[in-house]
Amino acid sequence: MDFEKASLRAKELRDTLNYYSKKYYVDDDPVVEDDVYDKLQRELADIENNFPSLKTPDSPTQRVGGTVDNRFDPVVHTVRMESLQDAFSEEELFSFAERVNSAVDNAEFVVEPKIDGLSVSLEYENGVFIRGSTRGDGDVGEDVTENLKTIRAIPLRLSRELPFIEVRGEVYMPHDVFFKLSEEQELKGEMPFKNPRNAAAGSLRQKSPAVTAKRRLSIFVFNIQRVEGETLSGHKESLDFLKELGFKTVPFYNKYSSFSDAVKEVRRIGEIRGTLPFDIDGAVIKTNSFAQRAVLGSTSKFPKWAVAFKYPPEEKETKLSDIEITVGRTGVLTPTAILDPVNLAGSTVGRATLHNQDYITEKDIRIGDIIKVRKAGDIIPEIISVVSHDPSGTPYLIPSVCPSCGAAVIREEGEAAVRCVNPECPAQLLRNIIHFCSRDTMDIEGLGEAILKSLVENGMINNPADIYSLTPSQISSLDGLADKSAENLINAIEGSKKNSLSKLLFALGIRHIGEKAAKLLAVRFGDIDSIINASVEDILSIDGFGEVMAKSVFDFFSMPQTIDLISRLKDAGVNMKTLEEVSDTRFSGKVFVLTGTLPTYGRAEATKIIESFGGKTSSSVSKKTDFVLAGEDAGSKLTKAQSLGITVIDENEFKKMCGDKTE
Ligand code: 0OX
Repeated sequence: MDFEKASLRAKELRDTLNYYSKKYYVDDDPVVEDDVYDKLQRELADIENNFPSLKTPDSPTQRVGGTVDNRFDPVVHTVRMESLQDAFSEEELFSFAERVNSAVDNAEFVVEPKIDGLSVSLEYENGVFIRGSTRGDGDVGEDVTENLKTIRAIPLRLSRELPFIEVRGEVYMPHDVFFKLSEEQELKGEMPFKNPRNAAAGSLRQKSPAVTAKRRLSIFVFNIQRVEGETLSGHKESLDFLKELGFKTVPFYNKYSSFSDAVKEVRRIGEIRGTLPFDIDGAVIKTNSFAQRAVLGSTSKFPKWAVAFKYPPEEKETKLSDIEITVGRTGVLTPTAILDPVNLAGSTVGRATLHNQDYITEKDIRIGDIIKVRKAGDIIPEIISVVSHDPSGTPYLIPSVCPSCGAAVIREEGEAAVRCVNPECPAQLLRNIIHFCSRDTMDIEGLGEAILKSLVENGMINNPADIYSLTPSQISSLDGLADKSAENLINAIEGSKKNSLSKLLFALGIRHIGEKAAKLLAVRFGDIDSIINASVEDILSIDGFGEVMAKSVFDFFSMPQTIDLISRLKDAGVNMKTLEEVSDTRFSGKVFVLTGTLPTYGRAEATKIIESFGGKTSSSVSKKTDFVLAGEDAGSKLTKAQSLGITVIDENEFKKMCGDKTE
């Protein structure tokens, strides 16, 4: 390649890599697989090595990783959080060993899995957790102390009162938690996270610790960054010490005096990686002795005493025997590939999502094809490409009629999905009823998917209101349900009548209306009749509501079926008012004074939120005031509050106090 061509290609690679990097680290929304990124980065590094004058200070090859945005306070890492040099072949591992062995004698190595999560630093003073931060770019990260405190695996107090210790670990989301979260997100009409790593990153960088707490993250600790009050001479010893202090250390680590034994362990980890209940993206080989590490030193980016082996994404060929179409709650037809089962990275894969028609067409996926499937860093299998078509196969088209009800499907402009819009479609009906009864909505314990399916199939329920006319004998007639469970179910159904209006609104499954929007609707209108009578403009005046949401609510409550459903629920005694929402009284007895301009909520909205939590507002500041909620340009009320020593909060703090209730 000549200089001119190399220069153009280097610029192109820099721009592409910077874009991918921003999507990955800042937006938590990766657009390519890691191996694609790694390949491009290597290509750029090669060009820069051949033409050193093309190396720019802002080149992605010069970055340790990550970028920092301004949502959290910055934390300067006194000990740099270095990243690891990658190796993609055993040959590269052996050249690492040669470099180590040419600098030090009789090196011993520790091998541990490389957890695919988010690197954090945890600091303890006199044995007490005082601060936690993300890695950021290695030198400056973000203060996420409050969010980290919600992770149960992080000890808030150590077993020993060391004057100071800073440790490093990887926050991750276990697979079972990730699957559950994805299900819940789908149910709420939210876009699920692409993989557990993004879910962990997104959950840790929440402004509200209450949201992080719900995400059930965990951590593996793998390094001591700095310690006072203890002298350690090697890595294995320091991991044992971390365990003793109460940390959850990397799940397995072993010391080897022979490098080829260390490589054998890397291979073994590769073989079992699919069976682990969390994602790993490689294995790390580290020189054990700290004295030898000091001799080996670091480059500007990596320690020279460690290397990360990246496993190639495992790919297998198999037959796509069928394409299954499921109809979701909102009528979207989702195609799933049914595969002849193959073992991939330790688990059996028999299904893979096909997303939508565009995806199928682009890859020209047909029933009967031999396809290549992969489970790379992601735990969700994906079809990479078609290897060969079945000679008798034809291009696949998602059915033009709904497989459940036979109604014609439509594809709205600008949408990739096709949708069945028949309001009486049985498949949608079942999904809607499942949503209506689930934990975040009407919370009817015992009315799970299986029972609801048989109730719908036996014609006992055709819409959510029918749930309230179920009799004990009807329920007991279902296969395998004991009398006691039937009685519990009737009690749970009865109990759900007292739910808040916001839960009911969320349960109704209005398109584009998730939990938060349902809460805002309930707070603004107070009762269901006011919502039914509201105009699009009335709904649009709610902060946080856009036109699509407002129109969706208006259209939903304009349908005769909705009015009929609401009237049947009302007759059954289901609560339809915000006033009866007494479940959360976090502000009970508290007096708030609002002053200045509140950028997000507006004062009317904030007042309603305070009242919905049992609090009161007053127009003047006195000794009886508990909180002054001060917006922009707050005037004399703020000064008076300060002189009386009353707690002044801004909108962000107010949001935190409301926790997930308004998120
Ligand atoms: C991991 C992991 C990450 C310590 C000094 C250089 C890199 N993701 O599991 N990093 C390291 O090592 C650091 N070890 C690990 N196990």
